[in-house]
Amino acid sequence: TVTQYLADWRPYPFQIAETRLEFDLAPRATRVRSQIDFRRKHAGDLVLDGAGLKTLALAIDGRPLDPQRAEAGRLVIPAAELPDAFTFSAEVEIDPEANTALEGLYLSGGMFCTQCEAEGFRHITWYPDRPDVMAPFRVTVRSDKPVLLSNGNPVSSAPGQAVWHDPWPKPAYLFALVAGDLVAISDSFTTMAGRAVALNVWVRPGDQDRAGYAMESLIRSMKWDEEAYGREYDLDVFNIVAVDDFNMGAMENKGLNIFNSKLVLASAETATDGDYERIEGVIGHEYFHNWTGNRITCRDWFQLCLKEGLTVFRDQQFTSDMRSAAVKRIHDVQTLRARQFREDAGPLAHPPRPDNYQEINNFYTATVYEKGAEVIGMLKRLVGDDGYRRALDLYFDRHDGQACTIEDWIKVFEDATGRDLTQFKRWYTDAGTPRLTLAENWRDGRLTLTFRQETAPTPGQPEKPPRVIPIALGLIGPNGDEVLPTTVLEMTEAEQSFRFDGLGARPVVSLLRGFSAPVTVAREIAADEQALLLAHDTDAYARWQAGHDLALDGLIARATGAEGGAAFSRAIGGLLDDAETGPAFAALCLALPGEEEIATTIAARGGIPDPDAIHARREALARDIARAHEPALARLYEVMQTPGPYRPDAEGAARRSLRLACLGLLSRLDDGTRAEALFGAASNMTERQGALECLIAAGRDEAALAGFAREFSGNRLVMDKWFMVQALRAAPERAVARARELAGRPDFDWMNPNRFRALIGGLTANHAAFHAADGSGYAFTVDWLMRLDPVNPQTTARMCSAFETWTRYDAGRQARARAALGRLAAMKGLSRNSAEMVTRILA
Ligand code: DPP
Ligand code: ZN
Repeated sequence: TVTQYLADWRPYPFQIAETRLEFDLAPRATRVRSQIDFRRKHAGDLVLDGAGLKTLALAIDGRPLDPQRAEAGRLVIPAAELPDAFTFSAEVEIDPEANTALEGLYLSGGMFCTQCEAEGFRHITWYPDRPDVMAPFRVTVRSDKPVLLSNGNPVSSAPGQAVWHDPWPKPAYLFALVAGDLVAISDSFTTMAGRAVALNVWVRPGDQDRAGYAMESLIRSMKWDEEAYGREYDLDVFNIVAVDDFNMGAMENKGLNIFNSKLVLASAETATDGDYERIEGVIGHEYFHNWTGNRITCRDWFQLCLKEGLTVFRDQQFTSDMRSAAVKRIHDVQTLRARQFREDAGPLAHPPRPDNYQEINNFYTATVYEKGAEVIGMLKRLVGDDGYRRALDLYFDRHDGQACTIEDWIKVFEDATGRDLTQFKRWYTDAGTPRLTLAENWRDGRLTLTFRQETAPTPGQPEKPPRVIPIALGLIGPNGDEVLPTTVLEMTEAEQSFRFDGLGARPVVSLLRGFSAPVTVAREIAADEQALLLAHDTDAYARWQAGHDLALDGLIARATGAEGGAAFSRAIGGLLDDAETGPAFAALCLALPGEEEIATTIAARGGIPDPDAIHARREALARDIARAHEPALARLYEVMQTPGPYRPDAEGAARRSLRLACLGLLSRLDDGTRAEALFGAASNMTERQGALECLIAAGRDEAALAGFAREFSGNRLVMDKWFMVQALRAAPERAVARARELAGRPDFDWMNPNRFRALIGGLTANHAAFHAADGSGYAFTVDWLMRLDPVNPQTTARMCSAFETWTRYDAGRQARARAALGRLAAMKGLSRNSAEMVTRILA
């Protein structure tokens, strides 16, 4: 296994004037002919990447080379054999049907499609498969499929053949090709400069009526990027294609985005509010990549967060503008904590910009994506909205058409604002989540806040110098009035004090407003002070956080044997009284912290989490809350109905989320009676799935599951939900057996990544089931990872992260997890992807 290092990057010796490709598509034997016009820029040999290619012919300027010169993975032509400008040509044969890894050119349901990020293009032909080598592409596709697509603008199209030209230089990872029996829903967009762009969303015949929301989302994205960033689209057409077999969510190939069908297809009957929101967000994300990723790309894969962090940040802004900014922020914080903080606290911790890797596909992580976005949020807070806008304008001006680094990114902020960001850069280079401790001192109208920051060592990084932490805070007086509006403190030292004078009475600190930095907070705060913040804080995130902390403290008190949660339950009373004015917020507050989060918090406080006790006590608190507030919950459950036809907008989604939050609590009292009624009556998938989850948790699911499967057996995406909710929501003592039974069904099409993630991923997210004391959850998961690895290493490796928390549990569980991981590690022929993951997890 070879480790790649950031420090080893060298410029490529050549630039490419044009890349010409010709495809003769056939499932078992596709011919790819390539011609690449190289021009020398620096001294050095011509090095090309290739993987799994049957090389039939190679030539330089038409002079044949021996195809045997290609070794496994590399073709090197010494500088001495090359003029300063030359055309390299190759003819290779590849087998798309055998490509179950879904990297390169493959078949999905009879459709040819591609996935080239990060290093998939080398499975198509010989090429400098690195992001800093950019070229215009001319592509000819020959096939008997009716629809033939590639990047850029169409040049010509006739039955059996289409030619495409992409004038914008791009790296090979943005190449795409699709050939299939597809139909489009079409629309158009006129850019701010008045150019008309033809828009198509391509789906399988019969799916057109579920593609409309994707199209609307695309149009909103194009408009938003013009208004918010001044970025205009730059080709005559924009195509989106939905495919069923896809390792990721979606891919931003230039002018031809390829999407996992679950992020395109939606109707009221088949998709939830959450699905709609994700579709809008991911359509936006991939579209926004056109400028942040494609026009300006990454110099090397260590810089992945340059495009991903920024594009996530932009899609978060987009969703905030389309829906509710407060709700979006709370959702994003929840995701960050659940996925990124967890990663940062374990053996897989790495900085947003890592400096080494074995398999780049293992670094499409929450740290690169979500923390990468948080870091940009902090930058924006530090330089202000105007500074941010100037820096981004400079970034687009200075770097259009280039392959860039995090250093380039930081420099535009320094040049546009005059700030020195040397210390800030640590957020990119250092792993780990800083822990911020607050000590308060109150005396004679003066409040002194002393903060300490500390970051625990992470793999390969024992020392953690202090970082710049923007701490947004406000002060709330004892009567609930805000006595200090949001103020941003800039912490730069390991320990630092800030004073606030002239205060009449001791206020409560509303800390880390808007979640101004990705840190954990440790502070002494009384339950009644948290309740005061929950009732009166002006910052929605801080209000939610106060309630959430109250619940978490109560749950942890219970999980360690004490009574807890009474203060939270009392606070819920006030919240339910005005729930109607902010239903989405009320729903978020009603949701108890998840079992995984409780376990994380116990571990962070030095304890050993007991998954069974956590589950039991969380259930008990939910029952207590339901009992204490039954009339209010029952009333809201009725009031929050959404009459009329389903609309996937934020208002309707907010009402349904509160309704389902009430139902979840009430189901603990009525054994699922209301859920059964709702399941039978609901006309939208949001309420149907919500009701089904309650029925599964209540163990009253047989009829509902059978009816659901009958109704939706022909719809893969809906059946994925059916598999997922059973694994995820089944009571822990039943879940592993249930998952095993489901895995034996003929429709458990495990080679399909969505189906595999639905069932196996669903189980790993069922905390007490996955961490069952007898090790059955670990063993079941590893059995399936071992089965998938030879077929699809990328998806297998990503799912190994289910084990990243294994060392926080008791000795018995640790031994069972280690044994399961040991079996995987010892598997003959284990992929490089999974081998890297298991080695890091066991290190
Ligand atoms: N397709 C993935 C994304 O958009 C990787 N670029 O994030
Ligand atoms: Zn992306």
